[in-house]
Amino acid sequence: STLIFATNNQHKVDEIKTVIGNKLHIITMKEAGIEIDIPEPHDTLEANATEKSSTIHRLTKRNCFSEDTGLEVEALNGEPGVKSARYAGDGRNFQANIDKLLFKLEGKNNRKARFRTVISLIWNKMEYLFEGVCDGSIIEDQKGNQGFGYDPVFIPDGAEKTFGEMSREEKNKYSHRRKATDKLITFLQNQQ
Ligand code: ITT
Ligand code: NA
Repeated sequence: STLIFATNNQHKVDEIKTVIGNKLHIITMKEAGIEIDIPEPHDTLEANATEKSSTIHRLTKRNCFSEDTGLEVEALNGEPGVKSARYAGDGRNFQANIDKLLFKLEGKNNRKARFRTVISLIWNKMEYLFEGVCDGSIIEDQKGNQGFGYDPVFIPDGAEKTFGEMSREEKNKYSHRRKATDKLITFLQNQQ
């Protein structure tokens, strides 16, 4: 059956659709006729993902899922983490966020970081969480303009270029979001 993807971020939709292919049928909030800015007021990815999916479930009574993602930088004690979207302010400006991150990491030797995605699925009124993690590091000068957010400064372990220099398919080989989505797909395939 159809699942609503509760997000306002088109990049997430594009990436997840590439992973899902025709394995599941998902529609966007726009396609479901919903136009709201979903709240994410909590201090964990899990709680925000739950907030987003349950908000859309309350409105539609339909099966749906959301995801919340954060970049967790070791030398910054896990920041920006749950604040990744608004790190440099409410403008949600990708470039300003990157600039702030690189400034905070100036002179630091430890560049280790990870992306973490938490998917919250509401399926037949029950909630299920799926996590995906991608370990990597933050480079000193940004490279590439593909993807979104912090992609131009993040090199996943095992790769030689940033997510910003990768096609969607290439990013999906490594990405947090692809790993969490794989778990969602496996779960739903076992429900039919
Ligand atoms: P929602 O409507 O789904 O909430 P959002 O853009 O607000 O969309 P988040 O709250 O999960 O998403 O914010 C995460 C931020 O982290 C996002 O705005 C990007 O700046 C960054 N981010 C998330 N996934 C990323 C990825 O795969 N690569 C680079 N940056 C990413
Ligand atoms: Na958000």
